[in-house]
Amino acid sequence: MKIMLPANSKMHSTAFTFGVATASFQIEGAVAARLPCIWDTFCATKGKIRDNSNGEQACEHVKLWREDIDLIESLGVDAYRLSISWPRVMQKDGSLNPQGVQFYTDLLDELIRRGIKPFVTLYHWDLPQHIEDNGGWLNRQTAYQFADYADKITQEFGDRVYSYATFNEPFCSSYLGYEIGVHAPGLAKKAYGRQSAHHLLLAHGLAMKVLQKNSPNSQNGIVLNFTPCYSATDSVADVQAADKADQYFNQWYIKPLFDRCYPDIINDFAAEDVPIIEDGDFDIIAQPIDFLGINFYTRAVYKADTENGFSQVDMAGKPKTDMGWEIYPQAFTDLLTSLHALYPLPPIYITENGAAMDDKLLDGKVDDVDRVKYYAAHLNAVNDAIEQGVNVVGYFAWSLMDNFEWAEGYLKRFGIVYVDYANQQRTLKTSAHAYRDFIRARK
Ligand code: IFM
Repeated sequence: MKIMLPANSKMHSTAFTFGVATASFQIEGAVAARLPCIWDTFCATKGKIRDNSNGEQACEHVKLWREDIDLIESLGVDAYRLSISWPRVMQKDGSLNPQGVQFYTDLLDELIRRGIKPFVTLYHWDLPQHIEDNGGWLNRQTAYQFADYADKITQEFGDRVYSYATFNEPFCSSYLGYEIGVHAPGLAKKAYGRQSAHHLLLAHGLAMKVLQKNSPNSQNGIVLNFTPCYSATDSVADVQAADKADQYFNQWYIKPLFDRCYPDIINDFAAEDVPIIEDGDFDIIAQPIDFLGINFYTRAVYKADTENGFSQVDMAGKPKTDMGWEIYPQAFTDLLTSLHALYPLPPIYITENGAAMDDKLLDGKVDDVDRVKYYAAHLNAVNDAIEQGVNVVGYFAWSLMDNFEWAEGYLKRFGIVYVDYANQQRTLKTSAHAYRDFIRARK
């Protein structure tokens, strides 16, 4: 089974970057060698993780990182997107943890030695617990602590890192973590969701200034996730509902970066839900970025709802991944072209795209044809957007290997490499072979 794009696709050019992505908490394990983080605490809280698992072992990447780099190299990718664990590299007193720094130094050096560009995310959800104990992202001070962490790390690694992203998916940290409580730290209040989002964006802006100073030769930016919103019918009420949902879930995180304000839906909020915004915050948030990272998995369909304004419609009978997310690649093209029309975007990297499937290891093989089809359809959707003028310069498959899928624990497998958690054996799935062959054919 092959991944094919039109022969004239710009994605066949070696100027286009292909990579694979992971995140620290989801793969590293070795929790004793770092500070506790909010996900350790969340996992230890009964009923929060579907299989009652945690990050103690994960993919044991801290131990097996050399083998994992062999794996990455074997795929022939140009780049590897990883995240740095804040609680591994920093100590409680705000100084660097030399052991943690050494781990990433070795990893980065080895990637560079093998010609694989490191794309580093500074925050992929593992906030040190002691900072949460002080209010976490509800405390404005956390934004300044993040900028300090970014400062120390970028002084250390500088432009050995090809690209720094300040945050991965601030929507998930704020909405899932502080507004509906299904992610760490598990708080649930609309006002918390909106205030934490503001502080995350503020932290992004503060850190961008630091990155541009300490590592001006790196590509510096932020990674946002989008779930495009469609209306269930053509009725005016449903179309308006979908637009409100889009403002609330998607535009909330991108509009401040370019337009220095939140979407109009903020005017519908009760006074207690409006975040505290200080003078000058939007000027900090709207720092120029070298790239925008976009993560895409699925779309959502909405209808009008008199109580909340909008409610999501279940797309029963439509093709879905193992997460229950509808497979709808056209939404990827629509998303990219609509963002291109709305904002003066810098070059775009697709920093995550992929699918959880119910994989089975049989006779040493995982024949995940549905995942190959997912990748083929979504790469073609990106190609369609490029043909319509969107400047997409890279694509990362989520994920390199199966890993800890947050509230789903180890029950969902997103990897193109299968991980047998009992013995930590890695097996390339059919999708890994297809991705490798597709990348090789390009060169
Ligand atoms: O596994 C996550 C990742 O950490 C962030 N983006 C979405 C992925 C799939 O849920």
